[in-house]
Amino acid sequence: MSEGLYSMEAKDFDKTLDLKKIKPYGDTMNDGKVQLSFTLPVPCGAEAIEAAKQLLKQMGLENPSVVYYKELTPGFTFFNCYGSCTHTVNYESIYVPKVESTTLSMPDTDQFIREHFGRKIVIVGASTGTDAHTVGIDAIMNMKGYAGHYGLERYDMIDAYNLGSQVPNEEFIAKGVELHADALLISQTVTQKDVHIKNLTNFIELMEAEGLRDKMICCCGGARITHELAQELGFDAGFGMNTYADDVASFIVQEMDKRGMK
Ligand code: B12
Repeated sequence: MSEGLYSMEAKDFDKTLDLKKIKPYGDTMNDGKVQLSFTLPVPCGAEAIEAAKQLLKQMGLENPSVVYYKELTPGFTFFNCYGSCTHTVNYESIYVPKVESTTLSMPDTDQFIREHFGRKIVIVGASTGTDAHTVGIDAIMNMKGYAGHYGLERYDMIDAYNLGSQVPNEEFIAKGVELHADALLISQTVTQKDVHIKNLTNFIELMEAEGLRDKMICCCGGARITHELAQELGFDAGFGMNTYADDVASFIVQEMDKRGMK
């Protein structure tokens, strides 16, 4: 067999996993391989490709290669590229604040509510502010649920109200008061220009101004929402991607119990 890659055996590949220095895994451990795509505001051609490669090198990627490029419109070129990342991360030093609750199944949450509150609890949700995205809040609230997890409307012991999208915070809070909500859920998908931070801050300020903040559990969620951010903004919890109704329902009932809410 000829020399080179094809003559290499599995034992020749790096298999060292150092959690203090992790890198992307492409074909083998520590090869650092990443794929990324971006657009440069320059005409499509050899100079554009060279500019993309130079940019990749400055991002810390060795052996940069452009594997696909296309003019999007005159003066703009789109790229798909590969390279090997030279940077590493100490995985062992990472600390991520997370929602502290035990995720229960739907029947167990219903049972928890029966035992601890003896009544149905009320949860009101919406995408508030200018945000028009509804799929996230629907995934949490709709009867049919999401990815095999039923939504809050399906729970026997939860009265769930989904107000939809682009609901002004004032209207949302007023509805929460009218329905005697135990918890308010806000979904925020658009984060451009930090619009989510402005909107979520406005919500908390309104709740505080009306003396309601401690009377209801306040949660927010969305693909770019973290628990840490939510807490910084004054929410009780924040939920990111791959959240299901089970997670938020469990958090709400356990938090209500901790606070002695009846
Ligand atoms: C569908 C979609 C739309 C649809 C929305 C239809 C609808 N009825 O919702 C339409 C076409 C209308 C749309 C419009 C826009 N969109 Co759009 N859209 C998307 C898209 C493709 C999918 C979003 C989605 O539905 N995800 C599926 C759901 C299930 O996931 P999720 O929202 O993350 O929800 C989960 C969790 O985050 C969590 N969760 C979410 N909310 C909550 C709330 C609580 C309380 C809890 C507990 C959990 C929770 O639980 C869910 C289930 O696990 C994304 C790109 C993408 N692939 O993600 C862009 C995207 C979100 N859109 C984007 C943009 C920019 C827009 C527009 C501003 C575009 C424009 N310039 O007009 C407008 C919005 C205008 C406005 N005023 O809001 C950007 C946002 C970028 C950013 N960082 O802000 C994205 C990321 C596309 C992109 N790459 O640029 N969009």
